[in-house]
Amino acid sequence: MSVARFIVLEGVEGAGKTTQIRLLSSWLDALGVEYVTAREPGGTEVGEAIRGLLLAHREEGVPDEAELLLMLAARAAFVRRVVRPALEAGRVVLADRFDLSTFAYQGYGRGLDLDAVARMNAFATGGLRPDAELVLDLPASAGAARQAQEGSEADRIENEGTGFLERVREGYRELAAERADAHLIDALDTPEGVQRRLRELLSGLFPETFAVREGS
Ligand code: Z5A
Repeated sequence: MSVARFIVLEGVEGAGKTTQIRLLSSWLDALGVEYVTAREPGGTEVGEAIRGLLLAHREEGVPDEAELLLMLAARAAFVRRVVRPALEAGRVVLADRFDLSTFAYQGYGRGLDLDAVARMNAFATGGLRPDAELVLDLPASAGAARQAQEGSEADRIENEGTGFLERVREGYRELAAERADAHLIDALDTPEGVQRRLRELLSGLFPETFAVREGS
């Protein structure tokens, strides 16, 4: 039986996705599980170039439809160059964002038609779905405060303001309630508490992948 799993971390900025992927990586190292990590948009040469286009501040603005298509172009490369090859090689993929981000940001945040987003996303992914989507949930203002404390400059999308980011958060909560593979996790807990919850969840969902092996 294949132990390859496609696991996606989701949530508003500052929810702790990067932190949790780092802690999950240490866990997988200890378990002796082979894995790759990657972020979206990004993860490939073309995806990182698109990321630069999308996140830079632009005087002229980026039409919402163009933003959606650029996200999906990056995803088409990500699926074919990173995710599928890793899964075929039997590796776990830990992704920092995937298509739930598109529904939350471009759908709920920007107000683009969700059915149109779904159709175009299905074309970009070729129908590939994550095995689990772990949605780190916290108020957008709390995520922004963490980022501010860190001193990192807000990118073009983070700069959209509280109303936009709260719609995104509500989008995540609604989508997580609808999708069988999505799990909402309280991200206001400590990093260690959130990590404990993620490990419990993954070991329970996929014991054949996330369990201690003989000799590891
Ligand atoms: N986007 C989109 O619109 N549509 C799409 O389809 C896709 C993406 C795929 C990419 O940004 C942008 O693209 C994003 C959505 C959009 N824009 N926005 N907003 P990104 O994913 O690269 O970056 P981000 O999510 O906005 O921010 P981030 O820095 O990567 O956040 P994070 O990974 O969730 O958080 P972190 O780096 O782990 O932690 C942030 C800080 O909080 C740091 O100082 C930590 O030490 C601290 N932290 C972490 N966890 C905790 C806990 N539990 N308690 C207290 N403090 C904590």
